[in-house]
Amino acid sequence: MFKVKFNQYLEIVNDELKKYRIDYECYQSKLFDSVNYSLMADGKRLRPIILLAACEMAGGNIEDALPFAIGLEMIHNSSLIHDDLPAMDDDDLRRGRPTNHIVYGEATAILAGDVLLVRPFEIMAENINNKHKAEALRIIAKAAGSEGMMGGQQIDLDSENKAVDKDTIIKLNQLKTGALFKAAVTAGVVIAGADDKRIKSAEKYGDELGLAFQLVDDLLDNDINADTGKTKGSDVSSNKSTYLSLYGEEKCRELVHASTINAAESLSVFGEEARFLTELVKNLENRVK
Ligand code: GRG
Repeated sequence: MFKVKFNQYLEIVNDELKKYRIDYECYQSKLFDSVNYSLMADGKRLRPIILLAACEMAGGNIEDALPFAIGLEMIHNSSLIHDDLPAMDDDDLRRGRPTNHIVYGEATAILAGDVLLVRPFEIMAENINNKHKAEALRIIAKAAGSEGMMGGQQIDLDSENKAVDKDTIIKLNQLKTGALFKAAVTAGVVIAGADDKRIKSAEKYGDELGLAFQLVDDLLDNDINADTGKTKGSDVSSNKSTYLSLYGEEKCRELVHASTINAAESLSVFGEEARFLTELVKNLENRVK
């Protein structure tokens, strides 16, 4: 049942993303190709799926949430392109394929990342017809910026090649990875017109899911058998401070489990309607990519 529902959401997201392909011939076609290359790649689409499911959980409908789900996935893709650049993590593999700058060159990859950061705001702005959607846009923008994902990336850059304390590692991950997950679930319920109590529950779910997700990410980066589509062991080779370096493998697994339970419990206010998101976080505990 969960898998069927997940695949329905996935299809909705991928079909909608295809509508945003731009590939007519023109002077700047190389930029369109570069954007399409990353956006159409085989991503898990978790953030848009969470946003859509959260909106439905809170009694809203998919049509209202879709432009925001697509916007969020584009912002995520933008961050992946920039994260892989030589000035950042300098990776040459993403989603099982050469990274954007390896294929299109560094300058075009920077522009493609920029396009995927501004296009979402055009799409979301075109679809604002009530105060809930305006608030969703604000939530997503804040989560992407210097008090969210970009801020987390700065802490990450500043933490390379040196010992950093536990609080720094936690803050880094809450912002770099957690912020967009939290925005996904929060924006979803906000679009549905949820009250403060339900918004707080959604935020808690986002925090706990973000933590569990990053813990598993660190474990997978270190697992030679995992098929992540990324270069293995890059955290260690770039001398990064991660949850794995902080806690070790066993403790990481315990924490993943605890956060998974906390995330699921935080949605109790939504009753049966929370079933999909509860199952989702449980499935992510054992993800292999
Ligand atoms: C230009 C928007 C923008 C940001 C600049 C580079 C940067 C600041 C931030 C990097 C943020 C980043 C890449 C965080 C890592 C988050 C993470 C765990 C990504 C992997 O997410 P998955 O596994 O990827 O959901 P797929 O490929 O499935 O979509």
